[in-house]
Amino acid sequence: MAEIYGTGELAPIPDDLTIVQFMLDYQHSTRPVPPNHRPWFIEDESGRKVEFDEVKFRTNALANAFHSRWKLREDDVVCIFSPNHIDYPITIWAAFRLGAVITAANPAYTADELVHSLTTTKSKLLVVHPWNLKVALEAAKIAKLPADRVLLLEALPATENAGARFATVPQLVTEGAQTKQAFRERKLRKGEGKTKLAFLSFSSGTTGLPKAVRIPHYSLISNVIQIASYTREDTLPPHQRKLRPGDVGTAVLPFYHIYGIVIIMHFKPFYGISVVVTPKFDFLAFLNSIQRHRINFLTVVPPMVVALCKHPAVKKFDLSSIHFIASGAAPLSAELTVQLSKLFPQVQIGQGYGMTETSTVVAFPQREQHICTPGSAGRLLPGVVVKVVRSDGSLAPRGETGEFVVKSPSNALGYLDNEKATKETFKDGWIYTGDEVYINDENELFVVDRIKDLIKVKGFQVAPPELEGHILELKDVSDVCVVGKLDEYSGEVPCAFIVPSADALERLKKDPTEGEKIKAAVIKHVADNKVHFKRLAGGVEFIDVIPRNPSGKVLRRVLRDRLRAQQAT
Ligand code: 4UW
Repeated sequence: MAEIYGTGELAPIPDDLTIVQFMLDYQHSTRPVPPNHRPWFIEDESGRKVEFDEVKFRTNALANAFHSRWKLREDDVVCIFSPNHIDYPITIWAAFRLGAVITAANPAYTADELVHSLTTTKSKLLVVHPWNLKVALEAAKIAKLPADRVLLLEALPATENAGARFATVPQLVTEGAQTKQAFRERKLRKGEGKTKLAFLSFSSGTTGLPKAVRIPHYSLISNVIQIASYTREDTLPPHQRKLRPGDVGTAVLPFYHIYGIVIIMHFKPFYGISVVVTPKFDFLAFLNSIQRHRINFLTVVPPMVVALCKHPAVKKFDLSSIHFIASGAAPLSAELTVQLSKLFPQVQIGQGYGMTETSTVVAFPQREQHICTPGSAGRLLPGVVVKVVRSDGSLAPRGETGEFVVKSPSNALGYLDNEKATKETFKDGWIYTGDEVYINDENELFVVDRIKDLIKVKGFQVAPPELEGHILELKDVSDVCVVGKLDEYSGEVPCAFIVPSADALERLKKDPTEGEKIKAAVIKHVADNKVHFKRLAGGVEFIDVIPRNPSGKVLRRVLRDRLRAQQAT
C-alpha cells in the first residue's frame, strides 16, 4: 500500500496570479458564475449589501491610499486585528495589490499576545476595529509601531474624540478614489505565485510555541480551486446540491483563522455565495440571523453543533432555509452528527478537515452523501495525495491507523524564521500533520486521535508550551505540564499539572488550604494575561513529578491519557 490519491480531476491552477487578481480580475473555469452574480458581503446587523463592483472599487481605492499615505510596498507586513467586518477582506486585498503580506490576529488577544504577532512578523501597519483600539495601542507602543501606523476599520463613536487622531478605512477609500492610481500593481511572473507570500498565519504545528506559517498566493488559489472543482463535479441535479451559486452563507467564524480565510472569505464569494458578516458569535443572534437573511450554508465548529442540537430556542426560529452544514476544526462525534441529522432532516451535513499548514482544506464533506458517514472528517479533495505512516515509518494500508501525511498544491512553505520546526513538519513536499487517522475505501478520512501537543478549544489552537512557559513565571511552580481535558461543549479545555516549588510545598504541609490558593493563583495568572479560550477551564492538579523521556521531553500523552481515564470513570 503506497500513497492514496484524492478523488477527481483538478483544474489547472494559475501560478502567476495573486489571490486578489484571482478573485477580482479573473474568470477561472471552476467559477460557476460571473463574479458580479450576487452581493459578495452582507453586513449582518444592518443588512447592507456590498456588490462585486463596490468590492473592487473599494479595494483599488484603498490600495491607492495605502501607497500614497504610507508607501506600503512589496513584502511589508500588515497586521489586521479585528472581529469580522465588512471591510476586512477589502483591506487584505488592497494590501495584496501592492505585494504586501497580511498577518491576521485573533481579535480577542491580549496586548502581550498581539505584541508577539507584531514583532514576529515585523508588521509595518496595524489595522484595527474600534473595539480593539485600546489593546492595539498598548501593543503598538511595546512593539515600537508608531501610532500614525494604526488605521481604524471604521470611525470611533462621536463621543470618543480620539477618532480624529486615526485615519479610517472609509476615509482612505474616499482619499484613494479621488486621486489617480499612483501605485503599480504587483504582478507575478510565471511560477512566482508558488513562493510569493500572502499570509503569515499563526499555528503551533506539531510542537512548541505558535509560529507564523508562510502561505503563498498559489496555495490559497489552489485550495479555492480544489474545493470548487470537487463541488462542481457534483453528480446531483443542481437543486439538490449542497453548494449552489446564489446561496447565502455565514461568516460568524473568525476571518483571522485559516478556515475563515479560505472557505469563508475566498471560496464562498468565488462560488457565488453571499457572505453574511457577523462580528461576534452569540447563539440567539446567530439563529436570528439565519432566519432574517434566509441563510443556506452554515460553516461551523462542533460547539455550534452542540448548541444547534441542545438549545431550546432552536425550535422558535424558522431555519428552513438551511440546506448545508459543514463542521470542521475539531472532531464532530458520530453521535452529534446523527442527532443533528434527526433535527434537520432536510439538511446535508458533513465535516471538513483542514490545517493552517495545508492552507487549508484537505478533506471536505462527501458530495453525494446527504449525511456524512458519522465520525468521518470528509473525503479527500482532488489534487491531494496522502500517506498514513505508522510509528515505525512504514505505510499503513487502508483502514489502518497512523500519522496523516499530506501533499497538496495548497501546502504552505514552512514557518517564518524557524528552520528546525519547518524541517520537522515540512519534508520533501509532505506535511506531517501530527494527527492519527485512517482512510476507508471511499477515500473518507477518520481522525482518531492527535499525536501532536496541540489542544483545540472550540476549534481554536492552544499550544501547551505557551501556557507552560507562562505558568512557570510563578514562583510557587517548579514544573508544569498542560494537557487537554475532554469537554462536552468546547471539545477540550486546558488543564495544568503542576509540581509545587519547595517553598510552596512547605506552606502546603503547614496549611492544606494553601493548595486551593496556589491553584487559584495559577488560574488567575493565565486568565489575566491570555485570551479567553486559553484559560485553565480544566483546572489545576498537583503532581509529584512530570513524566519525561530520557532526553527530557515531556510525556504529555501519559498525563493526558491518565486524565481521560479518570474522566471516563
Ligand atoms: N476533525 C478532527 C476535524 C478537524 C480536526 C481540524 O487551527 P488549525 O491549523 O486549522 C483548522 C482548519 C479547519 C478547517 C478548515 C477548512 C474547513 O473547511 C474545515 O471544515 C469545514 C475545517 O482547524 O488546526 C488544525 C488541526 O485541527 C484539527 C486537527 O488536529 C488539525 O491538525 N482538526 N479539522 N474535522 N480534527
